[in-house]
Amino acid sequence: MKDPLDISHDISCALNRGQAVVALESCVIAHGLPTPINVQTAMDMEQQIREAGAIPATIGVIGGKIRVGLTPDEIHTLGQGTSAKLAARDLPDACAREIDGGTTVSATARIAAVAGIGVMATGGIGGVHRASPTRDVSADLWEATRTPVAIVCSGPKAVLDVPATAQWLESHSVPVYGFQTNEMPAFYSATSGINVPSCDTIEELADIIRVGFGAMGMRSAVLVAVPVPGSDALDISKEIEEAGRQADAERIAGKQLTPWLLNKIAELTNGRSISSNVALLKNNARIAAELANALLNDDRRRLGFYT
Ligand code: PSU
Ligand code: MN
Repeated sequence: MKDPLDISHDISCALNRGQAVVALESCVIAHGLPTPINVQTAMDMEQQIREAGAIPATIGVIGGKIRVGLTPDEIHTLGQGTSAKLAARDLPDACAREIDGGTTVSATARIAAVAGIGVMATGGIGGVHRASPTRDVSADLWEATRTPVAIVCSGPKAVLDVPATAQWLESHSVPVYGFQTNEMPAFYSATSGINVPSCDTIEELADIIRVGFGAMGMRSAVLVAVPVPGSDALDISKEIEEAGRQADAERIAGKQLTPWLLNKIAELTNGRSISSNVALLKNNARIAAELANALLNDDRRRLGFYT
């Protein structure tokens, strides 16, 4: 059988040398942002990681190969709006059919864990949708219960039921830490009214992951929730509610729902939501790189987190 996992030469050298590597998802390229802002943002996120002294590994599926470390050409291919949206359960199918696809947080976390990468970045994770007739709960959450990766994000996407998502994470024992905040960020907004423990420094976060996870043998992800940078925060709750109403009226469900809502909110805010989304993605990439660096200042074999 062919090995579907295809780690680029640069990334496998970086991992062998023990350098800090950050995984990036590609569903946001394929379905989360419009072309060409999506491709530019993917490049900018990689640049943020390099500037912080780590190595970016954007993950996606090209012709059925699970690529860890997409080339700029491959990122461009995924950015044309024609590739699939792949959650973790879709990966075997995508490999067998030899298709192209952007990987969601669930798929990216799974691939990162298999490749030996302990930190990934995204914008907002999936979660429990608001009053969805199908009771949609993102596969991102289930994956977070069983995959030991630090996921740097800006909390659950604002289109979701944020309190229900926070409760789900608590009930399923997935830890969430606010980075320099006591409140769970809610994607476009830095606040949600939901309390989370705060970490003031990257070193504190790294200690929690090292000591807590290594010693307790915990196998879940850790969510590192970073608020959108101040000037890019938006109060667009009316537009978000309106998008939700329209999605219900048009019976949008399943894989389509999240991209549809993000696109509708961009339309209703005249693109303001896109600038905010791009800003938080770049900021999260940088924080993830700092965390990956801090985690390396230790004997990796002791962590347990990486095995
Ligand atoms: N963050 C963004 N934009 C996105 C996503 C995250 O800023 O489009 C993607 C991630 O890939 C996440 C997915 O895993 O949305 C969630 O989709 P769903 O709700 O269908 O699980
Ligand atoms: Mn969904």
